[in-house]
Amino acid sequence: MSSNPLTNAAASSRTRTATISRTTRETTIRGTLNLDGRGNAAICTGIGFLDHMLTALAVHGRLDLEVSCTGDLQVDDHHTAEDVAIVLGQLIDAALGDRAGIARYGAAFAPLDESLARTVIDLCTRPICECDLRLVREKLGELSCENVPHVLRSLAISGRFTLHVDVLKGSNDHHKVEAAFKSLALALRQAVAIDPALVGTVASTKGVL
Ligand SMILES: [Mn+2]
Repeated sequence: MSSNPLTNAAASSRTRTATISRTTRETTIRGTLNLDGRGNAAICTGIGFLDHMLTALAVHGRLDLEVSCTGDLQVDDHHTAEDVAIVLGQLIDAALGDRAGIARYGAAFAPLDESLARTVIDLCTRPICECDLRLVREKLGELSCENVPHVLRSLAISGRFTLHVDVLKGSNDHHKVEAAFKSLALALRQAVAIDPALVGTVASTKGVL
């Protein structure tokens, strides 16, 4: 667990961008996000496979995303993977602002060769993550496979949304995780999109998200 995080967030509801710096004794992270981007990614977490997945998320989600992290990788990959996910969730939450006008829901499948993944997302403010990734390897590069669901859970909690990610089939763990992040990208892109029918209001029977 991280201790004493110093977090500074700035967001504009008009531009749907956010910049966050977060420092703990375990990691120092800086991130910027534009929800209405073109898929430009500059990711350097120190964990190559995590960079690969966040780049896929940005490219296929049409997010402009910059993340740099200096973490205690001499311990292991846990703090870096967790804290990068926390910051990414905070960026999404900050960039969404009051969440007025967003489609809110997204659901998408993505294949990668033999693997097929599905993500269903609800950008309500209830942080819940259910995922079943069917991973069998111990690591993908320098990312422990046990940290992949942990990244998704940390992302959903700090981003304050409900996230279901399931790998439906596949035999290659690299493909399974990459399909999962691509389906997340496609679902997130749908959910954050501004729905013209909702401008000035929110997609909720409660009247608030
Ligand atoms: Mn790949």
